[in-house]
Amino acid sequence: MKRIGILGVPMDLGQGRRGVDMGPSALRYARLQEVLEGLGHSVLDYGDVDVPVVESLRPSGGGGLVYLEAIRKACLETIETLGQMSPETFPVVLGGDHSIAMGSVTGASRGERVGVIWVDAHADFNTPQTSPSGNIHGMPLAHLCGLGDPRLANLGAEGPTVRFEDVALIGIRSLDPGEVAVLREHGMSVYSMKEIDRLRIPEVAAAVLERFQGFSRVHVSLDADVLDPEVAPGVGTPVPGGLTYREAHLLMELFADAGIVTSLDLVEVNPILDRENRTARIMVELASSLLGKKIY
Ligand code: 5AB
Ligand code: MN
Ligand code: MN
Ligand code: MN
Repeated sequence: MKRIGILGVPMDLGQGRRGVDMGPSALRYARLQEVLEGLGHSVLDYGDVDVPVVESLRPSGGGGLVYLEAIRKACLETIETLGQMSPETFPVVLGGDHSIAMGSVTGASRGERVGVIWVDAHADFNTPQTSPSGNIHGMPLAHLCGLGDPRLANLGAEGPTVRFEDVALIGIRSLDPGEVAVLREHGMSVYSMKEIDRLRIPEVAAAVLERFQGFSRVHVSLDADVLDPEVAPGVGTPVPGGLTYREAHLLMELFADAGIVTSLDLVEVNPILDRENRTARIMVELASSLLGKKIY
C-alpha cells in the first residue's frame, strides 16, 4: 500500500474560462481522499497552492506576461510543496488548468529521469510562438521539454525536466499547425485517437509501458478532456471523439497492473461547465483505477 499526497493547484490563469480553479474543490467533493483510503492507501492532503485570483492581477507588464509570472510562481510553489513529501510518497496533483503540470511534473520527478504519459485530447506542445490562443495551458509539455519561454522552461534545478524521447501522448485529436511541426521535429511519440481506434487500448498501453520499464519515475498527466465530452462534459476545451468510459478505465487499470507509475495529475475539471460534478467523479474513479490493486 502506498502513501499518497494530495496537492491542489486552483489555477485558471492558463486559459480564458472561469471555473477551472474550482477543480480541486470538485475533486475533493467527489471524495478523492476517501476513495483512495478505501483502496488501503494512507492519504495526506497538503491543501492548496496559493494562486492569485485573476481580478487581483494588475496588468503591469501587459497581457500574458502578468499571468506568466503568476503561473511561474504557482509552479515553483508546487515544486516546493512536492519536495516536502517523502520520496516514496505518490503525489496526486489536482488542477486547475494544465499549466500546473510544469510544476507537478518537475516536482514529482525530484531531479530524476522521468517518463511522462500525457493523456489528453491536446498535445499541449505549443510555444508562445506557435500558440494560436496565447493560453499557457496549451504549452506545458513543450516547456517541460525545454522549449518556449525560458522562464517557464527551466523551473527545475538544472535544464529541462523531461527528455523528448521520454514522453508518450495518448488520446490526441486536436493539434495546431505549428504544434504539429514541433512534435514532428522532435520525433514525439503520439498515440492519436486514430491509433487508439486502430490498435485498441491494450496494444497502446503495452507499447507505452514497455518503453518506461525500469524508470524510477513515471508520471501520468490526465486531462479530463481526453474523455469524450458526452462522458465528461465539465471541461473548457471539449473535443468530440474522445475515450469512452471503459477505454479510459482500461488504460488506468493496465497502468496499475504494471505498477510503474509514481505520480499523477488530475487537471482541467471545470465544475461550472459540468453536470452535477460528473466529470470530477469520473476523474476520481480513474485515479482509483490507476491506484487500485489487481483483483482479476
Ligand atoms: B489543454 C489549443 N491547442 O493551444 C491552444 O486543455 C488548445 O490543457 C489547448 O489540453 C488546450 O490554445 C489545452 C487550441
Ligand atoms: Mn491538457
Ligand atoms: Mn486538453
Ligand atoms: Mn482544456
